[in-house]
Amino acid sequence: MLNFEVTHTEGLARRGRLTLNHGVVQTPIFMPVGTYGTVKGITPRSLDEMDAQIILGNTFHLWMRPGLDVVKQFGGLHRFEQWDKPILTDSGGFQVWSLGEMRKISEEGVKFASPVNGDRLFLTPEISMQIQTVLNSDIVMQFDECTPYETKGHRTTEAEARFSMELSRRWAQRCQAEFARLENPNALFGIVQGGMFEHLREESLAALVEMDFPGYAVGGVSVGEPKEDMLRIMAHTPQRLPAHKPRYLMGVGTPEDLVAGVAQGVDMFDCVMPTRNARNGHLFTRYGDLKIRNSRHRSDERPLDESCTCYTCQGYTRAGGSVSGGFSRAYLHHLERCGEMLAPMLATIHNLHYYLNLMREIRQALEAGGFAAFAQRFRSERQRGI
Ligand code: PRF
Ligand code: ZN
Repeated sequence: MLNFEVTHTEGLARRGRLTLNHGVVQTPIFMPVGTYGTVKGITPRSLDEMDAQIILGNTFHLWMRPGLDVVKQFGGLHRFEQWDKPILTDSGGFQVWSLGEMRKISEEGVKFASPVNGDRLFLTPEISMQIQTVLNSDIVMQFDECTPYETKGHRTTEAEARFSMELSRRWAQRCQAEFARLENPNALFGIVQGGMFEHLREESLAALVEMDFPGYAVGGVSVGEPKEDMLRIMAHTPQRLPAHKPRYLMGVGTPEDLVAGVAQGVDMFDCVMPTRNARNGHLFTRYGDLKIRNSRHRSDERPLDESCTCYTCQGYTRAGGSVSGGFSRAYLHHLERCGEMLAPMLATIHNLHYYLNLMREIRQALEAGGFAAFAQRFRSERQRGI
């Protein structure tokens, strides 16, 4: 089941409400990435408290470990990972891209050696649908081939991008047929491919729209291409997707990319950036990014961002109302230097809060008809520096 309602628009940007089997998602939304059935470094309770509304999981990884028998025993991924709000799972199509030389693609599917134990594995559109049905994810992604921008220094040609896009299109059909056969009660999204070629993207999009998916993703961006190519595709494809269906830009991006994506009509985003960068001491703030390992933070008593309302920056409020105060940059710097587990935990809380709060502010701006002004203020504040 899936219901999507656009409640406000401003230019191409949209504010909407997406209803799925495990709950309602307010869009535009950022979806934290939980590849192995966990958003790294943070509990589901903390995610819930910071108002995460939907998280990702990954077909490929969960198939390897713990394996489908275990997830099946739990009746799906929700109970296994103790997250009862919506889950979107990626199909394995992107991991096929990530495996690079380790794989062999044919019409039927993708053969590869398991990165976990070397076992020979074969992933097909049908198997991806079967796995995602066991996971019981609210949004199932079609199995696709994410067209690379370049391979070993060779830029993907138009002919190669066409071949890849047409393969993904045929796989979309097989996914749709298998999803129906399995009587999966959730929603299957098609993925537009076509590399850096607008006309191929238009062909891909037209074929997928003909197939009438409940939602659409734009894949094959943020795969190593120059920023201007990414912005060109972002300005081309999302606005051509059906207006009454949700649009998901896969694997994007920086805070600036999210604001730019919303301006182009994107409703959903996911990216490892807030969580992965947190583990590398890279923190996002309203006034720009901050590298907590830098010695200039050694004795700085200020929180990461005075205006941030996350636990890391504010501490907690006790019953009765007194507050503990936030963690200082000096303390976070110290934890990082000692390799303490609390460093990535506090950084993850802050970065995810920053991303989720940015999306909340975007939604509020769209409701008030002030998104353009918001975007302008956002860019100038980010450039101010921290
Ligand atoms: N396809 C799939 N997952 C993805 C992508 C894609 O093209 C991308 C591209 N940035 C991220 N994740 N299935
Ligand atoms: Zn914070």
